[in-house]
Amino acid sequence: MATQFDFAFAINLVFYYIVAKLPFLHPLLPQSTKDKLPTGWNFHMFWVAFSTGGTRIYNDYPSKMKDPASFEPKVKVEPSYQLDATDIQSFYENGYIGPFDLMTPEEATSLKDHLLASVLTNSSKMWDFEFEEQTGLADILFPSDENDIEITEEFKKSVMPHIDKVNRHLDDERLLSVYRRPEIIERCAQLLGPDLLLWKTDCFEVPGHKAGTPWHQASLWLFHNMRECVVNPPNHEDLFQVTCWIALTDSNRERGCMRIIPGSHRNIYPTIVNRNFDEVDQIYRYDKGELEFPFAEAKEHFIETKAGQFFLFTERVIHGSVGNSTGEPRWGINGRIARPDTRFYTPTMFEQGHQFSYHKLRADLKNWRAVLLRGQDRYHYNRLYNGKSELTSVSN
Ligand SMILES: O=C(O)CCC(=O)C(=O)O
Ligand SMILES: [Fe+2]
Repeated sequence: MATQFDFAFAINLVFYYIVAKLPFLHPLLPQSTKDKLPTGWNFHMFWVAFSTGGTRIYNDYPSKMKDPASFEPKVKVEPSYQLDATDIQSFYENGYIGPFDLMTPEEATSLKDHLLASVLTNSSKMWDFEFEEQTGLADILFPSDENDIEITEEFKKSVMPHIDKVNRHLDDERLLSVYRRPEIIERCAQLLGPDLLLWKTDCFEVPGHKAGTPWHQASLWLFHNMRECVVNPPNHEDLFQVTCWIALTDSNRERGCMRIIPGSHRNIYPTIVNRNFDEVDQIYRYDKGELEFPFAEAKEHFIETKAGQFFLFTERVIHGSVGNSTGEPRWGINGRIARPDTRFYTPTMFEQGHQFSYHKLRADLKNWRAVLLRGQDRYHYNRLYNGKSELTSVSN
């Protein structure tokens, strides 16, 4: 892949990195400058971006993942949901575990029909947001963003379906109840501990005859705004979160099944960015950059599931889905389940609005809540969901 070292970028980055480390200056700066400060970056991230002239950028905070002191389950559960130390060790080796049964194929189909007919057809009231031309630090990091993609009706139309699929558990009790099922939470508790929060959900379609989701990984969700991590656990080398992925249709090698690269979760890899402006097309977005990982030598695992089955994985593992060669769409939903000693979003994000640079929008987080799925929240770091009626802009 062509790349091209960019001197102007390297000089700019030194300036913003230094200013980011001088917090007493920040209140004096205009919002547009604040939005460019890599306040959540460590020196390694800066050095990789600077020394490669912007051709290698960390989309997420680089960290290793450690094994726990013991692979014994963290809680005792009913025998039907029980994992043993070998299962948990294999989760740590591969980055995922499952599939497991959750619902019948008929229930999965009915949930999918409900989502398609009654949830995804309405715009989400969860996110109060405004589109923005400037996307902060991402404008500097990713060349085509400097080309000022205009916020046209067509651009908005391409973004809205993505927004409307996120966090619908907060305005649909039926969807939320799925993530509360013991098949899921009893297994998550054995990996994470007795207390569990759900902080984000999403729905994923791989339409018939379309490509699947490209390879990607995440640890602390830096990629939303590229500046500050959304997810802040006490120790980022521990397992503090897992993703539960639920198949609402059959999902197999022909029909868009998930695939992962076992073991790749041990590290976070930088993205290869093409800084040759002539070669970058107008809508090149950084989530499409390829990870700098030796894919040719890797052996992927395909995770085939029947409608109604689920599996658990760490989002750190490099994952994606295969293309769908059938005429029928493949649908899956996911939930990010974490320990309550993890903080979600930062005070700055709550105060200044949360920038999703790749969608060119800034969202007000007033309706965001974490949902307590199991046990208790002794930390009170996150606002908890107490029912739909308390959410300010959700109308019935
Ligand atoms: O369903 C897919 O194709 C992708 C899902 C995914 O990336 C995730 O659940 O994190
Ligand atoms: Fe993912």
